[in-house]
Amino acid sequence: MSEQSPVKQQGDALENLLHERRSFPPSADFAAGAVAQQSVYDEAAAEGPEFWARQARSLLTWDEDFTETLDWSDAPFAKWFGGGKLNAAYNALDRHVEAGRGDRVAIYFEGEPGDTRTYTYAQLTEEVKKAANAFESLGVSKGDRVAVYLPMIPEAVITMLACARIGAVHSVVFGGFSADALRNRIDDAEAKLVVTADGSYRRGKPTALKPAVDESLAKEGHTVTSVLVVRRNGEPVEWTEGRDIWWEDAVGSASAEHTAVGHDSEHPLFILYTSGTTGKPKGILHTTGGYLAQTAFTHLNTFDLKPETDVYWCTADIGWVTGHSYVTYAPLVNGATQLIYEGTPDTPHQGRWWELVEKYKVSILYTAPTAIRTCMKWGRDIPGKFNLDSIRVLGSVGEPINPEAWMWYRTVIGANGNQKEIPAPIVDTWWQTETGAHMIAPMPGVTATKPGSAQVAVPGISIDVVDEMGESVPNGSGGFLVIKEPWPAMLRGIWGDPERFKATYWSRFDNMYFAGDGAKKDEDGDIWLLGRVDDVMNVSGHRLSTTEIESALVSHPSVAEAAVVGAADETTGEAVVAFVILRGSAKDDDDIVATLRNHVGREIGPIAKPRHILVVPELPKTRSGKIMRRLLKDVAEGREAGDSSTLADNTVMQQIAESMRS
Ligand code: 6R9
Repeated sequence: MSEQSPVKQQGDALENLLHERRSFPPSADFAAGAVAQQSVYDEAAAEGPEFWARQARSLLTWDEDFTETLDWSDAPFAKWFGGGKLNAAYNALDRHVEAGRGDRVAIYFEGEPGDTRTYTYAQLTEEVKKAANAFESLGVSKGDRVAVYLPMIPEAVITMLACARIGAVHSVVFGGFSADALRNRIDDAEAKLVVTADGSYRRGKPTALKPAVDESLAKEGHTVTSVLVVRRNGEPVEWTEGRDIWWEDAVGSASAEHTAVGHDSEHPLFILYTSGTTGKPKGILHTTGGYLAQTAFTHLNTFDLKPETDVYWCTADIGWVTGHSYVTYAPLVNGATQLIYEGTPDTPHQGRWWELVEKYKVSILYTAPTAIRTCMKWGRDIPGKFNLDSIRVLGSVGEPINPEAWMWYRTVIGANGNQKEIPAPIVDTWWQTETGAHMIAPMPGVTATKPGSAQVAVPGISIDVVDEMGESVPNGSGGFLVIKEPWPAMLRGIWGDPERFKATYWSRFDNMYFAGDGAKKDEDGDIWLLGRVDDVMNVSGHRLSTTEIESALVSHPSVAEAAVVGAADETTGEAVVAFVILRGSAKDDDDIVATLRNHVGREIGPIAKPRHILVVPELPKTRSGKIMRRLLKDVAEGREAGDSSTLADNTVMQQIAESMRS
């Protein structure tokens, strides 16, 4: 065993990370017309928290101006824009109509079966006013919690904004979660109302949601008084008289007059549950003013949004934070036109996304690396059949994006299959449910982007990489990602559990927020995210990053996708086990496992060679696209796989087990 400190070892192993030297400066044209210029960094550095006060005043409409920018006296519980009052729904809707932008399209909706709806800002405002009246007539008032269990349909956005309008706190629960998971979240937040749908369409078939709500409420002892049901796929549903109401009856008959009143800047906006290291999910709490200011600022600047001309599409489900910040709130607060798509990327064919880009002339696309790698696996000919010329900015979120996927995204999507001389810039955005908004991301008109790196802190955000003692590491070294100053969109706590908030994020280092991610600074000081520190393996005293080995594997032409876990091992502490999906022709290669082991040995070093490489047909992923390494670890350690209720596709673990046997 080596004597070095673990962080030092991590740094050494990561020395080899992605020998990536490429860098792509913005084109002169893009830079000249960009929303964010170098000056925004300079201003943020000079102004401190007042930078955010200025953004909050210019991007939002306040019913009462705030009197205090930041109160950090009760750290780590922050208060931003104290004394101010504003209404999130008014900011997202009414004010655009009042300013004469009522006819601008807010949402283009495309259902999986191909049905479409268009909402202008005026129409969406009216729908939200009706929903707000309907919720109030069901007894929901300011401060009450509303559980939202809906597919990706406009009613999801309408519901969230109607809650915000009346000051009710929404708690969106992924449509992919089980009845039990829904009930736990309903109980934890003591929700009064559940908004759901009969179901939706996925992979060409109707799927059900309402039965899970019925099941979750079957056992007595809950706080729910009403269940509002959107009719989406027309499948038959069970009905509980006195509790269940059709959306079309309640909202359809409601008045379209509703005046938004200003709520305190720190009034709770939503709770969103996220899994922690222990079993019980954490209810991450966000409030109004700071959250809206930072989400709007980043949406405008990171994506270089031009609200009059852009068509923006974020492929995230509203069930996770990206769907909150960058579907429901920021795009509407900024007056953008956006696309919402209900279904899967391969229904009815694998070109569906690109067909939508062509049809709606999408100019800003925001998606996750796992989706990009899936499209890579299907082949470039598929997007090649569509005209992607409208795309001018590409975003990535959710996990580290490996350089191969980044380059593919750039040339195949961002350059319309290599036909554009100047490809669209890619912004890799690092942030978390807890941070509420982008924290590390290039500014596309300023930053020379590097494939695989999120690079620089957002203006006004203080990020660092520190060692075990909390000391800032020099360029070229790895360590733990921390946030050093409070930020406007930061979580205000864990619902009902202030001690857990402190213990989880604020106890590892003094006065710094511990993000739980490993990171490295390169020679230029740019930040590379290396995955969760809980995903860092220790093999014979050497720290190895799962991300690093996965990246080495997918850099081999035979590999479409890879997931790496550390399996407990008597001799070495942990052993590297890799699960790989092969590309077409490689499937017939009998020596592929040996080839890949040697490839990793060459890319990183012999210590990183996987002990086992298992070829599998699919990887287990959550609906937000994160690989569930915990389940793979169970397989790697020869156990029955644990709870897989949050998987997007429940059959994946079965497929893996079958491929193990064959
Ligand atoms: C927005 C979101 C947060 C965790 C985070 C990190 C990983 C997100 C990333 C990224 C590398 C990026 N993550 N974006 N890692 N590069 N651009 O995903 O929120 O679901 O709470 O996940 O996701 O590990 O800590 P959330």
